[in-house]
Order: sequence, then structure tokens, then C-alpha cells
Amino acid sequence: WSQERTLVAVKPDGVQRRLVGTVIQRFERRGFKLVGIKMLQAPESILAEHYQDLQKKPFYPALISYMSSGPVVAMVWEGHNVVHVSRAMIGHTDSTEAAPGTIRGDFSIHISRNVIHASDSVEEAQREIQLWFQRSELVNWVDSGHQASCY
Ligand code: YYY
Ligand code: MG
Repeated sequence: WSQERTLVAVKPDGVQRRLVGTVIQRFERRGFKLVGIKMLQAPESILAEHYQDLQKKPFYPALISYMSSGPVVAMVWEGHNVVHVSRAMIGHTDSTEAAPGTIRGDFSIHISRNVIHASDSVEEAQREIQLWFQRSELVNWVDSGHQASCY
């Protein structure tokens, strides 16, 4: 059982559409533990670093302007294989390919408004968590242990 962490963010369209609660509920029910959460208007400096690998892509300017169009809700979730499982829960990047039952497959029809971000590797997760959160914003709370799914 690994205690892994990942960065999840409800994007501006997800916040506008009141999907924050739904997203949190899905991650809680899966058994993951919320250890950090905040709403913010993402500064361009964070977005540029967050999407540094995409800077040469044709959709990059539109991506940054979309991600700057309103607040996002950034979260850090912890649990066994959380990076891999979160990617499965959010679904394919292109919402038209995302399976029903995934967050994108249930709530989105277009790649450019795909509701949610989740880190795509353990290394990326560590980088993104450091980018979005101060150490002091993460809470190492102790699980009481009465819910087996949360170990
Ligand atoms: O990790 P993930 O969000 O699933 O996809 P990435 O390939 O990292 O791209 C980040 C982000 O860029 C994607 O969620 C939507 C947007 N995007 C786009 O608007 N058009 C594309 N052709 C590819 C990605
Ligand atoms: Mg990605």
C-alpha cells in the first residue's frame, strides 16, 4: 500500500458548472484522502510552469486563456496508486473519447473544456504539488481507521 499523492484541479468550466462537489465526492467515495484544497485565480506564472511541456503546441494560448478565465479549485489527494487511479477516474483527455463513468465522459463534450486536471505520473505529481501548494498548506491528518477503504 503506497501513500502516494497527486494534484487534481477543477478547471474554470468545472467551477462555473458547480461540479466541485461532484468531483470531491467521487474522490472521497473511491477512498482517497484530501490533504490540501484551495480556490484561486491561477496566475499565469503558475499556468506557464504547469503546462511547460505544451508551450509549443498550437492550442497553448487558448489553453492558458481558458485556464485564466476564472477560478480553479486545486486539491491534493492521497492514497494507494492515486496517480494512476485518478487518471482513470478523469478519463481520456479528449472528452469525445472519454468513457461514460469517467468525469470527463460524464460531464464534458470537448477537449478544450474538459473540466478537470490530474497529474499523469508520480514525478509530475510531485512537481505540480510543489508548484501549486506551500508545504504548510498540506495537512497530514490521521485516519481514524474505521473505513477500510481509506487505508
Ligand atoms: O493531462 P491531460 O489534461 O489529459 O492532457 P494534456 O495532454 O496534458 O493537455 C493538457 C490540456 O490541454 C488538456 O486537458 C486540454 C488541453 N488540450 C487542448 O485543448 N487541445 C489538445 N489538442 C490537447 C490538449
Ligand atoms: Mg497532462
